[in-house]
Amino acid sequence: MMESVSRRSFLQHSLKVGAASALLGPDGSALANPPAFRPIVIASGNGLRAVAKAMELIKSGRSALDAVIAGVNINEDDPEDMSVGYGGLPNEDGEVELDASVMDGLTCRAGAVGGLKHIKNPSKVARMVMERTDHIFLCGEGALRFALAHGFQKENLLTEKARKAWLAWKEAMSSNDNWLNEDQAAVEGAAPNGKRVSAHDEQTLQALLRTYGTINCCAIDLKGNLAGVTTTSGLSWKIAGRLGDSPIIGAGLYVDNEVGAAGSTGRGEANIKVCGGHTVVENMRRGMTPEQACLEVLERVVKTTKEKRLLDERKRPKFNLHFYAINRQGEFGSAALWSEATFSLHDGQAAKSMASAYLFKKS
Ligand code: SD4
Repeated sequence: MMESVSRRSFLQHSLKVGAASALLGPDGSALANPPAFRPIVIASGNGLRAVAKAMELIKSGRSALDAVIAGVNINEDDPEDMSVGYGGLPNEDGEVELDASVMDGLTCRAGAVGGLKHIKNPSKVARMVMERTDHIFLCGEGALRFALAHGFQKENLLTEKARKAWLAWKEAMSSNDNWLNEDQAAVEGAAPNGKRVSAHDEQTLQALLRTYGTINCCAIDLKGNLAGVTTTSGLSWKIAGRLGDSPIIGAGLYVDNEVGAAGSTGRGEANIKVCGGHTVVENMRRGMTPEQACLEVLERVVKTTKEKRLLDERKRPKFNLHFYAINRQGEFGSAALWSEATFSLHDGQAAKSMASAYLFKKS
């Protein structure tokens, strides 16, 4: 095991049928006839609203698949979540390109879209690919045409906030090109042009950092079926056409009703190389707890990161990668490369934010 591993106890992250706390019904009262399976929903740190929505649907009898997609639709629709759907940060050309994948443990089917423009709910399109085609993965122009054929509305996904952040990034790229920020454009004696974005503006400066966001959400429903979804606008300022791990079945998401479900957020390039989602599930199949399974894959990520530019002086990755996992017994776990990462969980009683295990402690 790598240095600085914080292992939460197995029991701490375990919620089995028959656990002391009762499962509450939609009205908050204890269920008279508790279901055979304890439903559970896990998501990335930005998924508190998503796990609450998903659990509400599961308690009302809906499938895990319906529930997780409805959950992440909240983030996709929210312009303030600048890493997912509408309002997501664009690629280097200023265009929002979205990626998503879904997988259904009951039917063993999967669907995904990559580089999808103009449609704010790529998770719904991914589901449509799964259910209404003989394919698994559509990308770019073809994915858009498929979405339009199924009645999705074309929209401008670039919010003013995201456009300003992109423009500030572009203007700050070099002092040796033709894109001038407010300071560079200033003329002796003239009042500053209030319409231009200053790279020194606090909010835009934040967005100038290469940001990763994304939401992953996985669940078990009352029948014991599992499903998962991962949806994102990907790496901000990416080269047009770049796909991360989120839409790749086996990397950003994997679900198997016999074992469990896992998904990821963080640097997709690092995850694709270790087929993270699938490897986490296979680790659980071999008997690891969800948390152990996530940590083991993170160790592989460290071993497979050889690029000097990605490593600090102690050869630790400078980026973060984060896994979330549940197994069919209702146990859950999450781990990230770096400390101070959180995940969202709904155990049938309440939505809560919890600390993930990690390999390296931030100093
Ligand atoms: C990607 N994994 O495109 C996504 C981005 C992400 O938190 O998860 N950000 O690589």
